Amino acid sequence: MNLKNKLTEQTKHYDAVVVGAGFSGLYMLHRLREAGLSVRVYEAAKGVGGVWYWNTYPGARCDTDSIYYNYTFSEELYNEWTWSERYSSQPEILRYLNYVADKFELREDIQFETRVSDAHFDNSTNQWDVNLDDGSVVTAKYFITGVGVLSTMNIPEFKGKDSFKGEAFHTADWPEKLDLKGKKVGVIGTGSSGVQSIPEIAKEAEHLTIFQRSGQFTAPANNYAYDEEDVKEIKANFKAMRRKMERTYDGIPIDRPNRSVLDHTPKERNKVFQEAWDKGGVPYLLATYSDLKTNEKSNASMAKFVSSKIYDLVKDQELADDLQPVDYFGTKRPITHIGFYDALEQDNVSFLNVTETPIEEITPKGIKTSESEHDLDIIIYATGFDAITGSLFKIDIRGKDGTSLKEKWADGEKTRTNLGLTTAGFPNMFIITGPESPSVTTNMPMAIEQHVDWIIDCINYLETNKIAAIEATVEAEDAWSTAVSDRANKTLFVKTKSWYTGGNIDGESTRFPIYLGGMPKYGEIINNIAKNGYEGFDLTYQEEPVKN
Ligand code: NA7
Repeated sequence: MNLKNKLTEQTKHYDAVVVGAGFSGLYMLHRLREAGLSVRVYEAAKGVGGVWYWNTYPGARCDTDSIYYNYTFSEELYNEWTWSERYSSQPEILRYLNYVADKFELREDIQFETRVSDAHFDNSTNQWDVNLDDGSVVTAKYFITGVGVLSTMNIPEFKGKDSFKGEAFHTADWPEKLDLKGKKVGVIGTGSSGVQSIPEIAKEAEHLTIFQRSGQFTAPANNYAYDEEDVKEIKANFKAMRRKMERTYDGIPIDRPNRSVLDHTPKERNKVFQEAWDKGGVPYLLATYSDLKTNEKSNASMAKFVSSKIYDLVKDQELADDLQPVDYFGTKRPITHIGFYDALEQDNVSFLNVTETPIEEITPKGIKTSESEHDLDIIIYATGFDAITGSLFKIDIRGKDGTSLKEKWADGEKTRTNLGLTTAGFPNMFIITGPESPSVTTNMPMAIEQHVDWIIDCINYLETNKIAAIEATVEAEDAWSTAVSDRANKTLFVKTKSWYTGGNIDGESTRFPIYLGGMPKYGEIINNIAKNGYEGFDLTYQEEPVKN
């Protein structure tokens, strides 16, 4: 191995190194410590929070009901913390994660402002040699990534991008002190980050120009402050709620009738769609029918409904035409909106359809489309992320034969894992919310708890049985990846360019690297594998096991 920083006798050794101190890393640290292991968490930011630390753009908010979008491993924690509103704002979620870090005294094992630059597996010691960007090196038996799936910013390589004389930044890199008053601002992108920030930017900026590539499916948030009595009742029913979350496809405990859109007449469907629309939030629309993602006709029915709502919400019907979504409903993550359509019709806001008049270049003065040049003081890239694998590839992770993860997963087609948690050739490495797990199509904190609980059970098994290394077999990995693809290929997800497939960046990938069997089924599979002594994994014992 060719690590930049060499091991010495003083090199610190930990049982586990964890990368990231967001939802994943914090819970992983807590469980590893409970298991009696020594752990070091490395976090690039100055504080805990992961995506909720970085995404400070105005309007940033979660699109899952707050009472479900939190940890559920501790009833005491659940009772202590009270969310103020249905869809929590970024500052409130960040306060929550800081509260968790304090309550479980996690900070002492986290090293902030430190990036892991390289992690190489050493066959001779069965441990990971980990390089940090402060020039130091540590070793660990287990290398665990909690780097998030939407953490590596995507700023498209527009011609002349660096020539702009004003201020330019990505929504996930919002400057601490920014005054938009009196400024001409351009926002590129109308995904969740764009749709959430645009109404807030429009309140401040002298003029806002929006550059939209594709119209998006949206749902109104119907956000509201939680009622004290309702919160008491929810807390009193914590155990039942937790059980329902575990048994629900995406970990959000709302009823999901198993029925086709086509079982209903158009009038009946519209009633069902309308009821979900009135509740507010995307999960409620997705829960209406079970074949929205598999049946083109069913999907088209929902698409037509949402599309008609956009025409209702926007007075200017030409603008409403431009806002029409072009993909299948729900195969690109739909967006929960608050005030987006009203903002578009403000006098100080202009809207451009850059599919019709593409962005040609960024100039020193602003953005030039095929039609005209727009003078700007600030350009905001709401252009999304190099999702799922982006942050893993930023670290030079090398397995037992020296191959890097980036080389192994050279393109989307080759991203292979066993269970979305491990990958062949990389012993003792665990990936929280990795590709081919169900995570990003489910409630993230629930998915994280599911992954971390499995990893900790596995580590406990390895420690108890004196196993030096665990590694996914190539056969098990092939079988899992094939099963993931087979399931995905029956859905409309593979027909859409989205951040799920990586098609948001290269426009090419169509492999959908996410397990679509849902959280309960996934839980059953991974737990059975554990019960059966880790079928599909090679185990290297420290000493030969004693045979009875
Ligand atoms: P998204 O959802 O990936 O949205 C990115 C937006 O940027 C989207 O409108 C893109 O258009 C647009 N985009 C990307 N590249 C370009 C180029 N080259 N030119 C013009 N427009 C471009 O990211 P978000 O940050 O909004 O949300 C990510 C997730 O965070 C979201 O799903 C929630 O889970 C939370 P496109 O639609 O690709 O045509």
